[in-house]
Amino acid sequence: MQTVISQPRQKIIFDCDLGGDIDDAFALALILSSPEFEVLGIVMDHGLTNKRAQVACKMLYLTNREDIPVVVGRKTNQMVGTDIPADYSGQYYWAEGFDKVKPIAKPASEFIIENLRKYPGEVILITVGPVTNIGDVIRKDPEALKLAKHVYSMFGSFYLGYGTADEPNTVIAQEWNVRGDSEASKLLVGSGASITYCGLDVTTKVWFDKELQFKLLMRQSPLTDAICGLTVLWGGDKPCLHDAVTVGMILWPDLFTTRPAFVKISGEAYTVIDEGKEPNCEIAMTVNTGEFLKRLMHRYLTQSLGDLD
Ligand SMILES: [Ca+2]
Repeated sequence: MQTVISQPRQKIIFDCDLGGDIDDAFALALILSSPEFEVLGIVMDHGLTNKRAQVACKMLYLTNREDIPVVVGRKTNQMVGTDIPADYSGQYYWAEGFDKVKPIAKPASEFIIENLRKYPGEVILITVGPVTNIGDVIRKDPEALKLAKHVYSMFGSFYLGYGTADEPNTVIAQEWNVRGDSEASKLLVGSGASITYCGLDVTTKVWFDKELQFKLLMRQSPLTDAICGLTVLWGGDKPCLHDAVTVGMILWPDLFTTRPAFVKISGEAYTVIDEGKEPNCEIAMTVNTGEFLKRLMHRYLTQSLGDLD
């Protein structure tokens, strides 16, 4: 007789701007494909959060994961920083009119605080969008975020800016998620919570090329079809997998190196290390790209979520 030993699953909350850049969809798909996680909720941040939530609800419906609550974070204006207008995303059309699964009514900050207080020291909070909801959490309940087991954030540009794996850009950038809400970013950085930042230094090393996209397309499962459809509507040639890499840090820490650092926000949205101060976080330094993509694809190709009927 076979003995089955069940591991306790890791509780997570996933705060994202799904429907913007395409990597949130790849990250959510990795989460749904990973039995290690117990997903307490998927929370939307930035801009048209109601449209983002609709995309999440449809993904959950197609994969039979309607048990996961979708939470609509507060809408913000359609700008990144003060000068970049955000377009109406092509991905929103993918879920236009979809209402078979609806988000829950609770405000995002309330949902996050409630879960952190219900499961102190047990919840990993993952943020892969501007951290508006997290700023709201800290304003309402300054101690709550410290109750997270850990926070993993796709956030910052410490040594590299927006470049590619072949051509790294050594000019550091005002990274999108920091710039998307710099006031909330300052609150996160100063929160005293246990945080690892996965910045452009590692995320710009991981790209999803045409060969991988084609293989994913041919899998023809509800989950992989959803990612492929969203990728086409997104319209770019080759996704950079910023947000999926951040989720990968939790699943496969052996593929990453990190260093402790004291990080502060300088200017509008630069993440700066102060070498003279006691560390307040960890930052991701390297990623094993080949092995990451291999494991990621294995998850996508071997899952069997949703009905094929
Ligand atoms: Ca994102």
